[in-house]
Amino acid sequence: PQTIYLKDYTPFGFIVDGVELTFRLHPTKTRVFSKIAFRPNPAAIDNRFFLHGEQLKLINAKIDGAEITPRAVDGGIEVDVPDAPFTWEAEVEINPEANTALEGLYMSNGMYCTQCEAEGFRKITFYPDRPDVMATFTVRIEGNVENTPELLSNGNGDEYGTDQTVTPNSNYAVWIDPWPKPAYLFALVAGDLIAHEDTFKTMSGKDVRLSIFVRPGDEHKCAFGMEALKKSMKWDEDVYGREYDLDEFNIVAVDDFNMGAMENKGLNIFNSSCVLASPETATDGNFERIEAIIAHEYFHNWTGNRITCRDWFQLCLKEGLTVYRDAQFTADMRSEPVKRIDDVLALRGRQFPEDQGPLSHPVRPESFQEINNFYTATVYEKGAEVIGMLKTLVGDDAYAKALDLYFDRHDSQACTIEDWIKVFEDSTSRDLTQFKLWYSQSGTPEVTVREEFEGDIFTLHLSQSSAPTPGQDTKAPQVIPVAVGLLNDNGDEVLPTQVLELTETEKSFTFKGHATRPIPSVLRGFSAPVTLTQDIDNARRAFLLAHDTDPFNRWEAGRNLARDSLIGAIVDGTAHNEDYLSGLKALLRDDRLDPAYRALMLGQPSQSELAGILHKQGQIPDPAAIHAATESLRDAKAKAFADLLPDIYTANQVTGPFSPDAEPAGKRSLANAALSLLTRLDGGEAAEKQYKSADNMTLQLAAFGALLDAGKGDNAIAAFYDQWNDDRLVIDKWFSMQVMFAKPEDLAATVANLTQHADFDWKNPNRFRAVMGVMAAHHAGFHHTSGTSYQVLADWLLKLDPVNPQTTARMCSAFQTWKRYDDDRQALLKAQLERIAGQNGLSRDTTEMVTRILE
Ligand code: BAL
Ligand code: ZN
Repeated sequence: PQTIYLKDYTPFGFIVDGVELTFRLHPTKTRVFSKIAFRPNPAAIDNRFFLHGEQLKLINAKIDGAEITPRAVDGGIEVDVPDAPFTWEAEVEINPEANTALEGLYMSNGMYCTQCEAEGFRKITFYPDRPDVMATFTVRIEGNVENTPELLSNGNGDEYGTDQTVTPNSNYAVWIDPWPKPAYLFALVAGDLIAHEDTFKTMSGKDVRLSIFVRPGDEHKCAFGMEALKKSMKWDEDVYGREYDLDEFNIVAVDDFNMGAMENKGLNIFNSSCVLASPETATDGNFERIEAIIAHEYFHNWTGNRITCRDWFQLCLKEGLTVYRDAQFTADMRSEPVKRIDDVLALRGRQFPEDQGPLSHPVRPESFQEINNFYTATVYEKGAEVIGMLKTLVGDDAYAKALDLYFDRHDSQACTIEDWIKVFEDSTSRDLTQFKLWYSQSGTPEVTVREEFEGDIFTLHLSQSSAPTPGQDTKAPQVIPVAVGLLNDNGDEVLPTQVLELTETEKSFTFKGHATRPIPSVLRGFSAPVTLTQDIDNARRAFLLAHDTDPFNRWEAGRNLARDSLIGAIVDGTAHNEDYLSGLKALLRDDRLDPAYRALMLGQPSQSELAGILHKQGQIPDPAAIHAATESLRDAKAKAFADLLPDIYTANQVTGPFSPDAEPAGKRSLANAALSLLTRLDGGEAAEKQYKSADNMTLQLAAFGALLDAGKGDNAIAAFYDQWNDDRLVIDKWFSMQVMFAKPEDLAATVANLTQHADFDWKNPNRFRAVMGVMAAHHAGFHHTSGTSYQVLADWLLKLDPVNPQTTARMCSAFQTWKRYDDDRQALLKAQLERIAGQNGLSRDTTEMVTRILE
């Protein structure tokens, strides 16, 4: 496959002045008519007229009304065109029903639907399918009143009617999108859908019609999503001054979807799992995630759509910023410290392993073969961390000013990271040359802290280093904002949070006037995406756990105690740290603390995180020993907190009608965390009771998990299926829970068994991920010495690849940590990777992933 490089960017030779599309829908023979006004681009370097096109049957093509025969070239067609404005027309035929890759126009449960980002539009018609070609679109859709009463596209609905001249029962709709956009934001949906409707009055007084379209039967799962949408619209006005710019905003829920959701202009398409929710079927975690994704897609209207990316290397320009914005929104709607901890857990869980392995790449990659493989935790989550650091460095007011300038200066443009940085430089007069390294250097920097106290001067000596990553053997020092506060022995803050700027390999910072030695709290709020090495003992960590005035670092102190206790147990069989258990117990008793925060405090590093930490320490992780230590720490907690757990459980029961708001959700999360430990003491009695009485999915699923964990889940497995077998999203949970709670030695057999189930619809990405994704995340079971799980996953990836390369390729990342393990496991993992790589006709997507992982 061909490698594409950032350095090779050139602009397209032509400007598009307008696009008119007509879709004559048919499940296997949809006709797409396009009429596009082009003119030569004065900024062009070459004027080759190349249009992307894949899997299209060309019926005819015309230039200025005269029929022509385009030359077929790799990935599209070429035509000789006049050196003056001209009109291109084409008629093509496509087959939505055969499109199982879910990219371009495809069908899901009889509904027509599209996914064009990143390069799916070229499967709809011939077009310069690149984000720097922006144009206004007018779209006419012709369907059938019975099968496709709803005909939707981007922009504002202009006309709807029935037109018997095409076929009996035919209907049509015309949509006009007045805002220039790249083809990746094009969308079309047609089907038998029900709309949940509302309106929003914008800051300038315009009424916007809002609809969430769903399949009949799902109407009762829309209300929460609609409220989330209205909150998002209001928040973007209040915080970023961004007003919505069309007369309507539509969301459609689709069952078969590769991603979570897609920000198409005015017509967001959502994986149904990311928008549909009712108290009976969705957990608190689902509700929070749905609120965040609705906000994310809505916020893209300005950061992504009105200002888009010049090329796909700039993906983080829209994704990093929009993830950052949705995190701010969630922090405002819910709890800021809880959101920060959740985000750091996600970063450590997904981005750190990526950055420490063969798939490590910069936030702005410099080359790719298949862009779909770069919708990664690095681009998204580390991309958002980079925005957060920029805001920390310039300050809140300067950030707000820079963003205003960004929207003013670049509206309706396709931009680069250079444009983004320049806006900050121009509005703050700060030189951000070194800061830009965050976009180009891959890897997780390690910051080391050394303390010194002499006279009344306290000094923090900070240093940074970065291990080599693929293609980057040496690294330059980066600008690392390190937020620090100082405490005295009583736990009072003697210096509130300050941001130290670590710009060199080593730098020292002094704090004068301290009669007694202060206790530093370093990297408050996780002010930079780095690992921190600090030579402090357990007593200091326990002190910070009890007293740190920064909620993130207070949690982090407990986390580090848990980590060290686990590592001790894994490596030398040391007993678990009593200071940790007693410190945690005191904190759990503290009713002044948010229950959601206390629930997070009860958590401990995941098994794969521990494997990563051991690997970084130069040890070979043993998955069975890690699993045993993890279990023993949970047993130790259950025992140490035995007198407290029933009280916590009872005190955090929520009465009255269900609300997914942060407060009751936090109480449920603490009660459920307590239940999970209680189950280790009472053999599942409380879980059984909760399972029977639960009137919402948060309680039901937690009880189900506790029973499965205790090996007492058989009745619940049957009952859960009987209760929910007509609800696709709940049955996804039914599959995942059985995989998640399988004993390590039973995992492969459990999965093999579940794949035989009549409901294992493996072509549906949600169902495939519910089983295979959860299996890959089951550390001890996936890495069981037998190697059977590796083989089961590889078998299924090979089966899915010809059907859906995108979902297959993403899941190959399950193998990215293979070099961490012992020789036997490495050999088993390598054999599976080579088996996948050697498959005839393997997709470009999967080929790129396995090749990079094997390198
Ligand atoms: N643009 C792809 C889906 C998302 O990040 O919103
Ligand atoms: Zn996004």
